[in-house]
Amino acid sequence: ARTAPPADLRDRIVAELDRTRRRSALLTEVVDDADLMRQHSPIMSPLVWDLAHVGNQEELWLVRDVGRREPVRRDIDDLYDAFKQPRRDRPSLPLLRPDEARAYLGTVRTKVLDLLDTVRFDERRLVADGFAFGMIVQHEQQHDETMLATHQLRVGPPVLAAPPPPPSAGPVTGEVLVPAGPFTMGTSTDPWALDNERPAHRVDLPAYFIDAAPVTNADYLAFMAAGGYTEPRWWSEPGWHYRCAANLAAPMHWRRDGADWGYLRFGRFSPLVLDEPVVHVGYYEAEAYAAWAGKRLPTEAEWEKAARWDPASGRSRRYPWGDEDPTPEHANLGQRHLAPAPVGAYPAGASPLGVHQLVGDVWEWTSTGFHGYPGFAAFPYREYSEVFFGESYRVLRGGSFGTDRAACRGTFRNWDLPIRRQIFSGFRCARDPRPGEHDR
Ligand code: AVJ
Ligand code: FE
Repeated sequence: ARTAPPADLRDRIVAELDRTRRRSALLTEVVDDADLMRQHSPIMSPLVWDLAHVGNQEELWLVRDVGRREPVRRDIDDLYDAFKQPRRDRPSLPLLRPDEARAYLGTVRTKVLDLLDTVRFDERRLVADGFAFGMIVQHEQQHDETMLATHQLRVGPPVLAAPPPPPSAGPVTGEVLVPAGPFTMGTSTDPWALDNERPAHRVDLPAYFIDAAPVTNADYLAFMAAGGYTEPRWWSEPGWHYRCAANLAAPMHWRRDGADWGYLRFGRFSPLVLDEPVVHVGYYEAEAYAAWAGKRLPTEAEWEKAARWDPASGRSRRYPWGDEDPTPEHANLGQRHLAPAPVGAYPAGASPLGVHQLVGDVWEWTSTGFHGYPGFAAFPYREYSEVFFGESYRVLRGGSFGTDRAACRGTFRNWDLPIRRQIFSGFRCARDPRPGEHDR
């Protein structure tokens, strides 16, 4: 006999699916059909591909697998398989047109809402605690952030608007000493945590310093003014090679404004806000800045200990501020603003040791390659994480202003190639204590 799911879990799933779909709708209704079908950059998909792809994943996982229903459109599976279709080929595929894609998403969603009333949340691991639904919510939110990055690459008059982020409540400078000792990294209990965040395991770290705030535009300008982009000694060998091949001289989307710099942001030009975290830098640039500053990037474990370890209890928490879900007071998430907030804008989101803005604003590059934790098991499919494991990718942590709270927590892991700059990526620095310094 089938039992209805617990009402509160069902309601939360419906609310999250609905909230997420409204974001996808917003991102795809502010431009016309021709714009949706166009490829705005060879490294991005046409927006209409992302849209139908999230519907296709929802069909594959929720309608067919969880619901064991008949396929809606088996004929389009290959078109929307990211592994079968390289990005540069996507605009020339016989894609669903925008109205067809919207109708397809609607049909799939109707079936999902229908099966939600009969699914047994205790029957299979895939559906325990609503995991499959949470995975699909996070998948769509991740594509929404990708679509936001496509909007940032799009040339033309602005179509997105949002209020500016809150001002700084006071300067945040310097470094924080994280004492030596073990902490719990990853999670075995967070119900919607993805496979690469699991399992929880102990990691023992020596003492280290980590910046209290992300590197700002002012900081980054100082690196540029000191010849950062022209001095190979600050760069790794592959980094310098890429810097030269791509002729890098500033973060992506920066534009000269007379003697100064500004940036082009979602179709609007503005002067740099100096105390905002720098965004649209690749790993190699972050690494070069850190070397110039006499520091290094944090490892992934150092980032997570700074974000989760509570010195009072010794426990790892979900977020720097505790276990409560993010509110607008804690962090700049969810595309509420179309920019990172200045350093000091979220004092309520700081960690107990005083590290600010770990969550939200900009994804932060770490020096760690993307690997499975000890005891990793691919779930529910190898193509989410496992096929990317290796040193080719670097892990990014913390989420950006374009990351939804459903796809962001102290354990959440993002990854990308070191050359990538179209994502909302920035960084902070870390360093080892100098002899005697950690005894202060
Ligand atoms: C985790 C952001 C690297 O966008 O490539 C989307 C997420 N996986 N569809 C990506 C993802 C499958 C992934 N990142
Ligand atoms: Fe995807």
